[in-house]
Amino acid sequence: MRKFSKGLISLVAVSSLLGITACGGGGTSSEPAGGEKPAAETAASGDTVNVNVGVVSILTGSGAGYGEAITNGLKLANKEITEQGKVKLNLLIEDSAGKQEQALSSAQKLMNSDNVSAIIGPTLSTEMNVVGPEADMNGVPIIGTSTTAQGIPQIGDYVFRNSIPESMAIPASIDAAVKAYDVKKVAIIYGNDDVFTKSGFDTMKAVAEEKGLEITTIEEFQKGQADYNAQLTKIKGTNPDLILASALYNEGAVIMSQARKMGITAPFVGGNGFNSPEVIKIAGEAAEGLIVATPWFGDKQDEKVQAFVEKYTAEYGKAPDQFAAQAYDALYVLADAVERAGSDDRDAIRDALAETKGFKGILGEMSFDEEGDIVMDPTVLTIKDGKFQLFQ
Ligand code: 1QQ
Repeated sequence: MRKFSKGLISLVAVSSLLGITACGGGGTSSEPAGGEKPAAETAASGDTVNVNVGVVSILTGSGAGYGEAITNGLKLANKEITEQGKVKLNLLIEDSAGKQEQALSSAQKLMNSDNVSAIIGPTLSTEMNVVGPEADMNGVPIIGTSTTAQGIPQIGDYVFRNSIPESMAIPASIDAAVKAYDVKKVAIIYGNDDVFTKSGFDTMKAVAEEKGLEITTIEEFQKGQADYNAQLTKIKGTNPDLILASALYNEGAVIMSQARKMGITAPFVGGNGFNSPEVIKIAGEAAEGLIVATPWFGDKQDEKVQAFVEKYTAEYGKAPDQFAAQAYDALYVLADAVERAGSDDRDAIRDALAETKGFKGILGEMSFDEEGDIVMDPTVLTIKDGKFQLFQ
């Protein structure tokens, strides 16, 4: 089924908005991963379809913990897919550094110079908001594996994601927290300069209102902020039963850490940005009790899940997180679509992707709805004894 066609943002508009020219390089060279980099032209060789797949991810700077997990997940999946021999995906990985301009120029290079048939990424919704329209306009299918803000697949017919949106994760975690802690009053804190954190805030506020919870205060912060004393003092003064925080891990972990140092004891609910072991690494004990919802649970007694955890841990010396798992599944979803398309043609791959239904991955069973969004149930987890565990 084709997705409903949405309005397109022109290349000229996006590029001039960002003050850059088309075809600019991303500042890094494509890194072949999990296979040899082929000539720019891809073709079916024998029975195996051979395609270039671009990856735009955060490899350096703030948020590189997300990108490391994502690219590890992709490389592991690609190793297996290559061994299975049904399709050959040549991953060309570009660093976005978490920046809109770099994400866009990286994607332009992949589409225009490397002739990719599809793109995986970018990492942040903030980046996808500029890369998505560009890929859509060029007719290049693009799958976000971690982009969870409202409206991402609605960017266009070629834009998909297999990450559960904030609008699905946050209601589940607030619901569980409210039941467990008899919550009547909540405080909200969110990043006001990021597409994902703003979208998470919108959902948090809407859910709190729907549930008839009193919102004691709404506090804002910016990316890279180091001191949250003003916001947390305000929150502490309103004595909430629960704190809803919409943040990426760098800021989120520091907020939790400073809150506990100030003697704030209310539990925290976070969105997808908190679903990273980086939170535990940065906040340590202060991360205990954080409540999140995610499609990924590494301790699930499921053969596929445990096989992945084992292989990933052996390969990278650490357990996979949500971001690694989502990326791993996304590449399998793409490989499946390429196999069904039977060609490196961008339109054929897009159409095959749109028809993905009941795909069985490590996140469970997954389908795309008619807009290219994921259909899946989240699990509510909490950090206990330095580890994400089921919230009961
Ligand atoms: C987004 C997110 C972040 C947590 C990705 C790392 O969900 O930007 O949409």
